[in-house]
Amino acid sequence: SSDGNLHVALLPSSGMGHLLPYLRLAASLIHHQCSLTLITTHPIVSSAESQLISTFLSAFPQITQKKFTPIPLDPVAANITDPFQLQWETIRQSAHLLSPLISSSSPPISFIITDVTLMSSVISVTAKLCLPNYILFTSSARMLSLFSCFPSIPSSIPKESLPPILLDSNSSFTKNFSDNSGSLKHFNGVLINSFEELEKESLEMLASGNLTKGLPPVFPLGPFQPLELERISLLAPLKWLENQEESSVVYVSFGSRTAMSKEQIRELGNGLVLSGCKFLWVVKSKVVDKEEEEGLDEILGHQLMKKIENNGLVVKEWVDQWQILSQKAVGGFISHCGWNSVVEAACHGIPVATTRGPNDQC
Ligand code: BUP
Repeated sequence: SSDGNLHVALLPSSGMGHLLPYLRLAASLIHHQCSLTLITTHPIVSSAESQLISTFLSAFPQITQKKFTPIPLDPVAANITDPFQLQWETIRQSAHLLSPLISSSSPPISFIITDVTLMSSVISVTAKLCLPNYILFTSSARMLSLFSCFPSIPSSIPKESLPPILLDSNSSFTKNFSDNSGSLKHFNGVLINSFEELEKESLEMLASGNLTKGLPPVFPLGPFQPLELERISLLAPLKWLENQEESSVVYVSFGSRTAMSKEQIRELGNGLVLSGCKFLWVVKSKVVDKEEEEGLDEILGHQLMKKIENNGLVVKEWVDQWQILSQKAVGGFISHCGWNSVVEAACHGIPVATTRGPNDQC
C-alpha cells in the first residue's frame, strides 16, 4: 500500500538469525510508507541482539517499540538447554500477554508478522483480536515445503536428507515444529527470504497448491538486503582481506547460535592450517556471546595460534559477514548453512561447503 495507513506489528523470535531478517524486512516496509511497531522480548538473550535492536531503533525513530516481558520458564522443568530455544518456548507460553500489548496500539494494528517458532501460540491472539497474520519464515522454501507437510513426511524422503534434530520426535524443537506446522492454514500468508533464481522448484511447488491443503500464499521477497547500520563491527577482517589475493581466502563461520567445544575448535583449526588455504575464521566457544570470557589464546592454545599466524585471521567478535562475502579475496565459505548465510553467499556467488552435526536444524 502507498496510502500510509497500514500499521504493521512485527514479532521476531530470539537469535540473530531470526532478528536480522525481521529488521531488514522492517526497513523495506518503512520505505513502503508503513507505520511499524516492533515487539521486543525482554530480557534479550544475546548482546548482539540488544545492540542491534538499539542501533536499529535509533536509526528509525519513527518505529514504535513495544516491550514484551513474558513469564520466565524454568529450563529444567521445560527440559530445554539451548537459551534461544528456551526463549522461543517462553514467548509461546506467555503469548496470551501479547493481546493487550497489541490491542492498545494506536493507530490500530492492521496485521502482524510473526516468527515461525511462535506460530501456533500466536493464532489464538490474532483470532481473538480478529487480526490478519503473516509469518516471516526464516528458512528456505525447501524447508517450508517440508514444514508444511510435517509430521507426515513423504516416504520418498530418505532419513539422511532430513535435519537430524527432526528425527527425535521427543525434542521440544520437533514438537514445536509439528505444532506450528499444524497452525499454518490459519495464517494469511508466508513471507520468505528466498527468490526464484535460488529456489525455483520449491517455490513453484509451494505455489502450485498441490503440496499441502490450505497452505496460505507464499511471498518470496528475497534476497533481503543488509542495513547500513549493520556496518558497525570489527574492521580488522576487512583490512586483512584487502591485502589477500583474489579468491584465495576461505571464510569460516557457523552462525550466531552454534558453539563448539575447545577440542572441536582445535581440531578444525589444525585442519584449516593443514589445508594450506588462507582463512578468516569466526570462532564461537559459547552459545551466548555474553558468556565468551576466554581469549583466543586460551581457546585455541598458543601453539595453534602460532601456526595460524601466517595462514589466517581468527576473531571471536561479531563481524560484518555481508561485507566479508563481498570482498574479492573471499573464494569460499565453510558454514553451518543457516539460511541467512546461504542467501548471502548466493548473492555474492560464493561457493559453500557445509558441516553437519547432531543438533543441526538445516
Ligand atoms: Br556469527 C555472525 N556476523 O559474526 P544464519 C553472523 N552474522 O553478520 P544463525 C554476521 O548473522 P539460525 C557474524 O550475516 C547472517 O545474516 C550473518 O544467520 C550474520 O545463522 C546472520 O546464517 C546469521 O541464519 O541462525 O545465526 O546461526 O541457524 O538459527 O538460522
